[in-house]
Amino acid sequence: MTDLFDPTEHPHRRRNLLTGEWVLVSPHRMKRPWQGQTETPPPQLLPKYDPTCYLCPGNERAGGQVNPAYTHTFVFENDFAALRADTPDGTNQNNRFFQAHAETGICRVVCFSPRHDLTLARMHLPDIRRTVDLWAQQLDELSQDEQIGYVQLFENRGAMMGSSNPHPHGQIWATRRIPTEPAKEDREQRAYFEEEGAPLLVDYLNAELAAGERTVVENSDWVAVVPFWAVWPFETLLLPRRHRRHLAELLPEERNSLADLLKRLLIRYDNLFETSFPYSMGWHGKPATAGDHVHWQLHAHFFPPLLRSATIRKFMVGYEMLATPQRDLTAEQAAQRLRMQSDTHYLDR
Ligand code: H2U
Ligand code: ZN
Repeated sequence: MTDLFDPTEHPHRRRNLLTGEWVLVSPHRMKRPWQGQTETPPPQLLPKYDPTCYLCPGNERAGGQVNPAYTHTFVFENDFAALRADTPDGTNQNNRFFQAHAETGICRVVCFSPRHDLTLARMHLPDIRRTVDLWAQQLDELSQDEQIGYVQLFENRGAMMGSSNPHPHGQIWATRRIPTEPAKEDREQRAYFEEEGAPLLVDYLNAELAAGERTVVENSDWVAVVPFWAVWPFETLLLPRRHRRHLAELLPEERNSLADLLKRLLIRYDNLFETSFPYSMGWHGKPATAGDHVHWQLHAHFFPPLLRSATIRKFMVGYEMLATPQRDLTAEQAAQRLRMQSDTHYLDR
């Protein structure tokens, strides 16, 4: 061992530019080339239509409502919404020990496709584009509500991430206040903009493109990287090349190229362990509160739990819960493994 710090060899901490938090990286534990066996469960064969699915067209949901015979996308108010628009205002925030205040909001479920057996990775580009348009339209609509300060679009994919149903769907939770994670990102992006006069993630992407070693997949408008500060083994950050504060600002051609990039990224994920890759993903963009929020740059996070195979996941326990997140596989190694994957889905070979 030399005395000079070598980040490919020595344990170190990396700073998350978006949250100001730190991750511990222990590359010496993963130095050996990849040899681990990957266990591949047989592909789950789902029907195109499942009469017991509460998201399939024409079926009844828990609340007794019947889904229309939708042919592309479909949105409905969550029958078990975590937030309500009519919650009365109130607070005991003045209490030193028991601080609380009422929160209002709207929760919706979005179906990406009428096909029960598909995922975004296997949908056709025009149908992924429809999902992009739906996200943008919902964001726009909910942002215009004076009661809404932030619109969180997200998808839980796979039972491992708590998804209740394989039918391709996501959720929208729109709240009056800006939630914890976007609030951290707002603070860090604002501080950078005040110092540098440019959006943090626009400059960060240029630095990533110059470095090259964490890029996973790119096209004319979009780039996916394993961020320098990734916590989850195969975490990625999807960024537009140009400054776009939120989804509703995307041009038509940027929506098409987003569909292309999403598909290519998600195919790589599925191919990595030849499984329908579980993840939680979501969009972060400018809040719906007053102001131009010029420091904001739109982006999507993908947080997949898998580490070594279709069945072996990373646990965020012990040290992560009590001290700081830690990883062995470096962001650079993870990016290389994803980059190497084919553009053809393993089920379509
Ligand atoms: P998840 O798969 O990410 O849990 O999302 C499914 C959502 O669908 C969940 O929030 C809602 C649940 O409340 N849901 C309905 O609105 N109606 C139903 O009939 C069942 C599930
Ligand atoms: Zn279904």
